[in-house]
Amino acid sequence: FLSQPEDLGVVAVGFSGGQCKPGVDAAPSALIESGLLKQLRDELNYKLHGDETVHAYTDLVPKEDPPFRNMKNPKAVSGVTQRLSEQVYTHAQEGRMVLTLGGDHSIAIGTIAGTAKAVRERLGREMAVIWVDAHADINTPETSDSGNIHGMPVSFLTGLAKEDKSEYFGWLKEDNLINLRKLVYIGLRDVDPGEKKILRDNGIKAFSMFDIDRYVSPIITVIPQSSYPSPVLPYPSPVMSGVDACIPRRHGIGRVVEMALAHIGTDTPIHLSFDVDALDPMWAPSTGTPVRGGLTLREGDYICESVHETGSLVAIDLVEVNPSLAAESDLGAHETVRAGCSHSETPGRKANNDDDPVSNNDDES
Ligand code: 4U7
Ligand code: MN
Ligand code: MN
Ligand code: MN
Repeated sequence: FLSQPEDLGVVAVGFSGGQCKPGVDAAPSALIESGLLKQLRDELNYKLHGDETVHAYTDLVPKEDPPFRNMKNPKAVSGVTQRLSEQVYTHAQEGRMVLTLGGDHSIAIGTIAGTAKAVRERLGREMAVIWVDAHADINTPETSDSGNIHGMPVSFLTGLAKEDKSEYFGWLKEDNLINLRKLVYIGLRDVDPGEKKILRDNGIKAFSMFDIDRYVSPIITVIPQSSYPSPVLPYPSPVMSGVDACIPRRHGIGRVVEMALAHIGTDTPIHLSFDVDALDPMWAPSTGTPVRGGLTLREGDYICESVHETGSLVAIDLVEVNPSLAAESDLGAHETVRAGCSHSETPGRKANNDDDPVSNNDDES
């Protein structure tokens, strides 16, 4: 993969069947109209492959699609993600980094199934996944209260949820799946009880917002400790060393990303799945399931930049932007789309504009 990092496969997925709110299907066009691809091409020197048409996959959405094992729109989501997995696989096999614009987060079933298989075939390696999200999206059909498949992709991708019938995700084979030990979460703050049990029982690595809270402290006693109770996760989170104080004193985003990458291991291909609701609603209000207390825009950018900087990034998903859910004013949608397009000078990538190597993070970006 690393031989041609300048080649980028783009897949635009106007699909919303993994949840119940219309509008998330309009995100790819909104992002593209806002200049996302133009920035990648003109400012960051990527060679884009794949057309800029947005796939709606209407031919794969059946008229009759009753719930199955509590899942809503199961045939549509299964059919669309299967097709998507083939598209993404083809790009990855060509040695391209793959950018998928969603769509709701159910589409990650397709994107990750595609890259996991390509990475196995091309590199003989198991791929890692960094899942940046307010939610864990690891409900099985049975633990899910909502029945919305955008809350289940990780359970299908790790084999925790299984189904034989091909029209209900039975098309997912062993080589499409990822290892639970190569999965890391960043940004969690709204995890269902059933999901907490799954995280705990499987020892899944997760950094909640609590872990990202910045080290604030100063004084004083030095008390070594190895763990700290987390209000979000069902088990203590790691603490590297302990300068103790009575105020929030966690790792900050820098250490969290460092620990996430250390967990994955160096030289491991990485698929980054970025749910825009990981960002605080202040920065990204227009999304189906916003949760307060999230990442700043800068922290979100930082995650993407540092993962890119490893040189191991094989694919990225940007999902759950819903331009029609504009909180408070129409500005909300605009802000959220802008957040999706956000970048500063990407480390390791040379911008076209040699006069200004430091920053191209202007108002339009
Ligand atoms: B998203 C939820 F119950 N856990 O399963 C569910 F809280 O892709 C939300 O992260 C899922 O936006 C959110 O429906 C899915 C709910
Ligand atoms: Mn999600
Ligand atoms: Mn989410
Ligand atoms: Mn959401």
